[in-house]
Amino acid sequence: MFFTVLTIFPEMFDLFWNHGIVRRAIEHKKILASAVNIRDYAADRHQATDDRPYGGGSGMVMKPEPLAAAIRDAARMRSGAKTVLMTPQGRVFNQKMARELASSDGLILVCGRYEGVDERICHDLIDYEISIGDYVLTGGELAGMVIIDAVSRLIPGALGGEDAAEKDSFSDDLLEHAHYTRPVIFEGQEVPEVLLSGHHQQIDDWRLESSVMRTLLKRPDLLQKKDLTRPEREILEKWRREIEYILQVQK
Ligand code: 4FV
Repeated sequence: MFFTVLTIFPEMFDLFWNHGIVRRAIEHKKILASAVNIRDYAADRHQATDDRPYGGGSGMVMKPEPLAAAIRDAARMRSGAKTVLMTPQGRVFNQKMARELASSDGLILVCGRYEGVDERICHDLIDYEISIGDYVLTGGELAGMVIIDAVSRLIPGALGGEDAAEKDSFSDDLLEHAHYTRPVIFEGQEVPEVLLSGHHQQIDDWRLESSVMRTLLKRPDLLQKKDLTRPEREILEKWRREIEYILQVQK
């Protein structure tokens, strides 16, 4: 899978490419990644990539010509690419979208600056508009990094352990179970016994219950909109009986 980032600050990605899972995925040729300077496609001698907004008002707008040239050049070099504009106007990014994007050949990520990009770019040069959340950033670069990070780790082999991503938060629309490592006792707090038992079925059952209950307590909206599996339903039924018993004995 390839990522071509279009930005006026390509150097912002230097460190990003060279750390952690993204670095590993690049080294193992699981992903091809490059950051391209939109300014290199600006024709005027000042290499301007922004200009004042028609209709007046504060701030600047990214000019369409350098952006269009940069997008077309990137698309020429990467057939099958989907072009993504990072914008608060877009569909809000989530794990399901990350999985969808990870099955594509590659992405051309357009990172805007200033007030945004000229609207005419969105008409026929952008395939997806994606937002990483309902807040306003100073530029699309950080949003681009979020997308590349979340998608890269879903590329088979990028995480090292083949199935590591399958057990992710949200892989089954549940929050991840609690994690523990050495020491067994930390400041008086012990690791749950079952995790030391080596009994894999009991450990999996414990982890599923941990996921279901953490999701119920922290993100009940996720449980409300998911089709519960039988084991998930049985866990919730067990806790409902427990709560009903507590309420009943209170009388
Ligand atoms: C953003 C977001 C975002 C808007 C104007 C960049 C800024 C500036 N991108 N998710 N939220 N972009 O705020 O993706 O050009």
